[in-house]
Amino acid sequence: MYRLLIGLAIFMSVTVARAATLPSIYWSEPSGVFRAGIDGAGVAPVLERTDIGGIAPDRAFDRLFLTYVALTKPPMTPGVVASTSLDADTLEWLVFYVPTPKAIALDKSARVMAWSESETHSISVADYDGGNVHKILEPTPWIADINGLAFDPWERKLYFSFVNPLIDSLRPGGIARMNLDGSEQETVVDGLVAPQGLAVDHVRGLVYWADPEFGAGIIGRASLDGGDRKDWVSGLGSPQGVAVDPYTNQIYWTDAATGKIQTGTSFVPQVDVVTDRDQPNAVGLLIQSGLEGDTNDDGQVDVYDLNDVRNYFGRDPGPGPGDADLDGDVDIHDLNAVRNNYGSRFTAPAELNSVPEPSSALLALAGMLSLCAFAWKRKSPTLVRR
Ligand SMILES: [Ca+2]
Ligand SMILES: [Ca+2]
Repeated sequence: MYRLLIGLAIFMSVTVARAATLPSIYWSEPSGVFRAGIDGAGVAPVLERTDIGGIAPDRAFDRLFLTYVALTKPPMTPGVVASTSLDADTLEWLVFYVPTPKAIALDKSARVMAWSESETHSISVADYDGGNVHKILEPTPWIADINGLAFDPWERKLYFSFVNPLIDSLRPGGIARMNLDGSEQETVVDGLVAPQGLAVDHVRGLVYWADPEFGAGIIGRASLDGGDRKDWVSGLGSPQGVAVDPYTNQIYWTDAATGKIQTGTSFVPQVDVVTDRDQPNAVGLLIQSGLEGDTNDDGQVDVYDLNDVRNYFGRDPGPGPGDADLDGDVDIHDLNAVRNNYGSRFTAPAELNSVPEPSSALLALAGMLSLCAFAWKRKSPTLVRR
């Protein structure tokens, strides 16, 4: 009985600790990876490493994936693709001798990671355990500086930002996409200056990018085929990473020049979340879709969720795959959650479906700003538009 109580106490403390960390923002700085609550509270270090390229948290798998340069050995700078606990430094190397890895993105249903390499200007993929490594974008003369990667789990496309060294222009950058096997490569956005981080809102069919431009950086946005493109936020210092929570329609970005992490919605496009940081760069979100039966947070209930429940049925309680109802275990209730909702997809609430622009939102929202203000304790809302 005593042992049972101890076990129960440990289980409950784990559950409470997990609940407190969701949702969270993770970001990289020159000294390591940090995290904070989605409102910026509780900033804490996760791991100390230098030369971090990209980060990508996976809530359901309970790991943070990252790339960094582990050994400097000219002329090659061998890096690693690694993962660590979401809460502490329990680093595990997954792929070794990667020449200067940069961005990383995850296919959270098939559990595949994709990363770009700065030295070879290529993109590779591997399974979450580091197996089955292969290149899906070979070096080509017209692609360099692949600084951003984002995966669309509904259309199953990998987006990447790049610069075309063959274009003699001040705007040689673009965004392209392809399948995870490297096929059907196409450019969707061009005419960018130096695109960095990317994020996909698969619920609304939008791609966001950070572009420092010439010292007056922007967060740009377009539909997934490149249409309806605009500078969504402008007048930033040096925006680097961008991340989107498609289930709340909240966009986050880092600004290395101002040391800030900021957030925006359709209505309040630029609000400080975390300030006084040292050159924040890559950013990722720890979020869940809230859709019943969606074990892996991709916003749909399908065979991947069913397989997770089957494969992890009865596993030890705690964070990990297959927990469809988020109560810390994998049992018959999780199986029923998947079965009852099989084939369903997350749909954005009606008020979030239309995405008004900051300027057109101004008039409509002049009266609502005071309403919003109390919800954002630290903000002084600033509308920025070119
Ligand atoms: Ca799912
Ligand atoms: Ca469960």
